[in-house]
Amino acid sequence: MSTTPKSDTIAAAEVLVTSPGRNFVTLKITTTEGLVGWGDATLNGRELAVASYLRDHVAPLLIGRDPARIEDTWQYLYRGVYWRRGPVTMTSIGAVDMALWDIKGKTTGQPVYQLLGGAVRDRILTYTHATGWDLPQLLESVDARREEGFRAVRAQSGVPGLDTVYGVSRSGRGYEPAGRGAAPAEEVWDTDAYLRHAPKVLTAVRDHVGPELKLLHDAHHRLTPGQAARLGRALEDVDLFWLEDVTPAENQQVLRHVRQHTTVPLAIGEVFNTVWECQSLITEQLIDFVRTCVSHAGGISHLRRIAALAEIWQIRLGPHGPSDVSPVALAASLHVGLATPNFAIQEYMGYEPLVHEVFGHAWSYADGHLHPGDRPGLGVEVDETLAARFPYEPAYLPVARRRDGSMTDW
Ligand code: KDG
Ligand code: MG
Repeated sequence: MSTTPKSDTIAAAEVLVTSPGRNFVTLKITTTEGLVGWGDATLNGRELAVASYLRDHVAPLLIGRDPARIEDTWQYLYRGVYWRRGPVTMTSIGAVDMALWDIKGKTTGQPVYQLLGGAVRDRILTYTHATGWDLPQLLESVDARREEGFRAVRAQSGVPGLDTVYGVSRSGRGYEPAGRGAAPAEEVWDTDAYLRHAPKVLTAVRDHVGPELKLLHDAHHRLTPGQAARLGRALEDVDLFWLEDVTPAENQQVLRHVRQHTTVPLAIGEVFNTVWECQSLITEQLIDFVRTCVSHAGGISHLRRIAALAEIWQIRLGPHGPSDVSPVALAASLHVGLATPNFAIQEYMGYEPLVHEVFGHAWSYADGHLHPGDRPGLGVEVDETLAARFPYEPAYLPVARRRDGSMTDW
């Protein structure tokens, strides 16, 4: 039975593209009763493709539909479309799904986590990023994160002999994953140099912080299975919370080899878009944490499905949360996190102050943890007037080439 009055239907679905320091795509769904739901549709470096998918192919289909029928709308946009799956499609469906959950929360006067069964925990453990070009700078960055209260920190460092490393600024300051400009910056990457260096740096970080701080590290998909197995073994004494994205996303069976050689906990999935891409990694227990993001993997409804499959296999969720996942999606992820038993940790890279102004939110950070807040719906309201002052600017993640000029994997 519908929770909204029969007369309430979707009256408008608009796409906002704004760039308050970086690009965000946001879906706004308005009902005939005047309720507004927000969804994040940001796909880093491919923002306008999702904006067009939503504007040109999804918004017209939403008009007149019952906003309460979230699952039916998900099925309609997924099963009803011949060209299913893929990041553009799934990010678009995710935005619609989030916006409809937001509306259902506002209709019922409940925060979304209550509609998902209520809280199973009081707050959500979060990890943030520490970066340093060299070891002293990295330790300083880790200490600064600890002073902010974080109990889990992802540590990334420079590599001797390379001029740039993705995600690590030479100044020691934070980074923005996408650089502005008409084309991606090009970096030179050397996996052998990285493999010689990373275990030494991470061991030194563990020695510095002691046993309790949870340490994480991201290999950004750049290793072969053999290299991944060697790195995992070399890091076993560091006692990582997880080692992330060791090998490229497509060839999942290679993780069997990695698993046979190391017990280092593996986290994968930030570039996956459906439960089907997670299926063998989960059912063969080839990973410990699934990283699918609420915005890129079909929204709240689909992330819950991934969580349900993972729960059976004792695999936990640690969703993606860099600065290119907007505060709307972060809110959605936190509502899922509060209500989902096998949700382990939420990545929280943080945002520039202007982003917090454009996306006013009920979620809050304190003492190494996040909470979605108790406002009805997702608890995020977008300042459209402020957003309109920052039009889209082309921006891309960098690409990396090996020393011989050939492309590496992302
Ligand atoms: O758009 C993806 C990037 O933000 C990427 O750097 C994120 O690897 C990432 C992470 O773990 O946050
Ligand atoms: Mg990552």
